[in-house]
Amino acid sequence: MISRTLCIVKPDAVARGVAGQIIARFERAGFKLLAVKLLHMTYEQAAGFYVVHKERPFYKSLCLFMSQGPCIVMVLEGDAVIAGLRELMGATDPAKAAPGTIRRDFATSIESNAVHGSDSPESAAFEIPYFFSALEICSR
Ligand code: 3AN
Repeated sequence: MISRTLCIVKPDAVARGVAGQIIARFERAGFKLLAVKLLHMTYEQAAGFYVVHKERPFYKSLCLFMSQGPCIVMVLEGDAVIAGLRELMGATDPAKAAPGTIRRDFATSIESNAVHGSDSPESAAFEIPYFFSALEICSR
Protein backbone atom coordinates (compact mmCIF):
# COMPACT_ATOMS: atom_id res chain seq x y z
CA MET A 1 0.00 0.00 0.00
CA ILE A 2 1.31 3.45 -0.90
CA SER A 3 1.98 5.43 2.28
CA ARG A 4 4.00 8.35 3.60
CA THR A 5 6.60 8.71 6.30
CA LEU A 6 8.54 11.50 7.99
CA CYS A 7 12.27 11.17 7.62
CA ILE A 8 15.02 13.29 9.19
CA VAL A 9 18.67 13.39 8.21
CA LYS A 10 19.89 14.27 11.69
CA PRO A 11 22.36 17.06 12.64
CA ASP A 12 25.32 14.66 12.91
CA ALA A 13 24.93 13.49 9.31
CA VAL A 14 24.32 17.00 7.94
CA ALA A 15 27.40 18.30 9.81
CA ARG A 16 29.57 15.50 8.43
CA GLY A 17 28.47 16.22 4.85
CA VAL A 18 26.85 12.85 4.16
CA ALA A 19 23.26 14.03 3.72
CA GLY A 20 23.44 13.70 -0.07
CA GLN A 21 24.66 10.12 0.13
CA ILE A 22 21.84 9.26 2.53
CA ILE A 23 19.15 10.91 0.39
CA ALA A 24 20.53 9.08 -2.67
CA ARG A 25 19.75 5.80 -0.90
CA PHE A 26 16.11 6.85 -0.52
CA GLU A 27 15.93 7.63 -4.23
CA ARG A 28 17.65 4.36 -5.12
CA ALA A 29 15.05 2.51 -3.02
CA GLY A 30 12.34 4.10 -5.16
CA PHE A 31 10.92 6.40 -2.49
CA LYS A 32 9.43 9.65 -3.80
CA LEU A 33 10.49 12.90 -2.15
CA LEU A 34 7.26 14.88 -1.58
CA ALA A 35 8.62 17.63 0.70
CA VAL A 36 11.99 18.70 2.06
CA LYS A 37 13.46 21.46 4.22
CA LEU A 38 16.67 22.26 6.04
CA LEU A 39 16.00 23.59 9.53
CA HIS A 40 17.75 24.18 12.82
CA MET A 41 15.35 23.17 15.59
CA THR A 42 15.30 24.87 18.95
CA TYR A 43 15.52 22.65 22.04
CA GLU A 44 11.78 23.17 22.57
CA GLN A 45 10.94 22.17 18.99
CA ALA A 46 13.01 19.00 19.33
CA ALA A 47 11.35 18.28 22.69
CA GLY A 48 7.91 18.60 21.08
CA PHE A 49 8.87 16.28 18.27
CA TYR A 50 10.20 13.61 20.67
CA VAL A 51 7.52 14.09 23.34
CA VAL A 52 6.75 10.35 23.13
CA HIS A 53 10.17 9.76 24.71
CA LYS A 54 9.81 12.34 27.50
CA GLU A 55 10.10 9.77 30.28
CA ARG A 56 13.18 8.09 28.79
CA PRO A 57 16.56 8.74 30.49
CA PHE A 58 18.10 9.96 27.23
CA TYR A 59 15.35 12.51 26.44
CA LYS A 60 17.21 15.70 27.41
CA SER A 61 20.40 14.61 25.71
CA LEU A 62 18.43 13.60 22.59
CA CYS A 63 16.74 17.03 22.44
CA LEU A 64 20.12 18.79 22.87
CA PHE A 65 21.60 16.67 20.08
CA MET A 66 18.68 17.30 17.71
CA SER A 67 18.93 21.05 18.30
CA GLN A 68 22.73 21.29 17.98
CA GLY A 69 22.68 22.09 14.25
CA PRO A 70 20.59 21.95 11.10
CA CYS A 71 18.84 18.81 10.01
CA ILE A 72 16.95 17.93 6.83
CA VAL A 73 13.33 16.92 7.28
CA MET A 74 11.41 15.29 4.46
CA VAL A 75 8.27 13.45 3.54
CA LEU A 76 8.83 10.25 1.61
CA GLU A 77 6.17 8.26 -0.21
CA GLY A 78 6.23 4.69 -1.46
CA ASP A 79 4.88 1.19 -1.18
CA ALA A 80 5.17 0.15 2.50
CA VAL A 81 7.56 3.09 2.93
CA ILE A 82 7.42 3.11 6.76
CA ALA A 83 8.82 -0.40 7.10
CA GLY A 84 11.00 0.02 4.00
CA LEU A 85 12.70 3.13 5.33
CA ARG A 86 13.31 1.54 8.73
CA GLU A 87 14.91 -1.43 7.02
CA LEU A 88 17.21 0.91 5.06
CA MET A 89 18.03 2.79 8.29
CA GLY A 90 18.99 -0.26 10.32
CA ALA A 91 18.88 -0.79 14.10
CA THR A 92 18.89 2.21 16.47
CA ASP A 93 22.37 1.26 17.71
CA PRO A 94 24.77 1.40 14.73
CA ALA A 95 26.90 -1.32 16.35
CA LYS A 96 23.90 -3.65 15.97
CA ALA A 97 22.78 -2.39 12.55
CA ALA A 98 23.09 -4.78 9.62
CA PRO A 99 25.87 -4.23 7.05
CA GLY A 100 24.78 -1.94 4.25
CA THR A 101 22.25 -0.02 6.35
CA ILE A 102 22.45 3.76 6.70
CA ARG A 103 23.17 3.65 10.43
CA ARG A 104 25.86 1.03 10.03
CA ASP A 105 27.54 3.14 7.36
CA PHE A 106 27.01 6.68 8.69
CA ALA A 107 26.00 6.71 12.38
CA THR A 108 28.55 7.18 15.14
CA SER A 109 26.54 6.26 18.27
CA ILE A 110 23.11 5.14 19.46
CA GLU A 111 22.21 8.82 19.88
CA SER A 112 24.01 10.34 16.88
CA ASN A 113 22.46 7.83 14.57
CA ALA A 114 22.16 9.82 11.35
CA VAL A 115 18.50 9.28 10.46
CA HIS A 116 14.98 9.16 11.79
CA GLY A 117 11.99 7.43 10.24
CA SER A 118 8.44 7.25 11.59
CA ASP A 119 7.88 3.90 13.30
CA SER A 120 4.15 3.50 12.52
CA PRO A 121 1.30 5.11 10.55
CA GLU A 122 0.20 6.77 13.82
CA SER A 123 3.66 8.29 14.32
CA ALA A 124 3.76 9.47 10.70
CA ALA A 125 0.36 11.12 11.18
CA PHE A 126 1.81 13.16 14.07
CA GLU A 127 5.27 13.76 12.64
CA ILE A 128 4.48 14.88 9.07
CA PRO A 129 2.25 17.82 10.08
CA TYR A 130 4.74 18.70 12.86
CA PHE A 131 6.98 20.02 10.08
CA PHE A 132 4.87 20.45 6.94
CA SER A 133 1.54 22.01 6.07
CA ALA A 134 -0.58 20.33 3.40
CA LEU A 135 0.45 23.04 0.93
CA GLU A 136 4.13 22.16 1.35
CA ILE A 137 3.65 18.52 0.36
CA CYS A 138 3.83 17.93 -3.39
CA SER A 139 1.47 15.16 -4.45
CA ARG A 140 2.49 13.96 -7.87
P1 3AN B 1 14.52 4.72 16.43
O1 3AN B 1 14.97 6.08 15.94
O2 3AN B 1 15.40 3.61 15.92
O3 3AN B 1 13.05 4.47 16.23
P2 3AN B 1 13.88 5.23 19.24
O4 3AN B 1 12.56 5.75 18.76
O5 3AN B 1 13.88 4.17 20.29
O6 3AN B 1 14.76 4.69 18.00
O7 3AN B 1 14.73 6.44 19.81
C1 3AN B 1 14.63 7.73 19.26
C2 3AN B 1 16.00 8.34 19.20
O8 3AN B 1 16.51 8.44 20.51
C3 3AN B 1 17.03 7.48 18.45
N1 3AN B 1 17.01 7.66 17.02
C4 3AN B 1 18.32 7.93 19.09
O9 3AN B 1 18.78 9.16 18.49
C5 3AN B 1 17.90 8.21 20.52
N2 3AN B 1 18.16 7.06 21.40
C6 3AN B 1 17.51 5.87 21.43
N3 3AN B 1 18.00 5.05 22.37
C7 3AN B 1 18.98 5.75 22.99
C8 3AN B 1 19.89 5.47 24.07
N4 3AN B 1 19.85 4.30 24.70
N5 3AN B 1 20.78 6.42 24.41
C9 3AN B 1 20.81 7.62 23.78
N6 3AN B 1 19.98 7.96 22.75
C10 3AN B 1 19.09 7.04 22.37
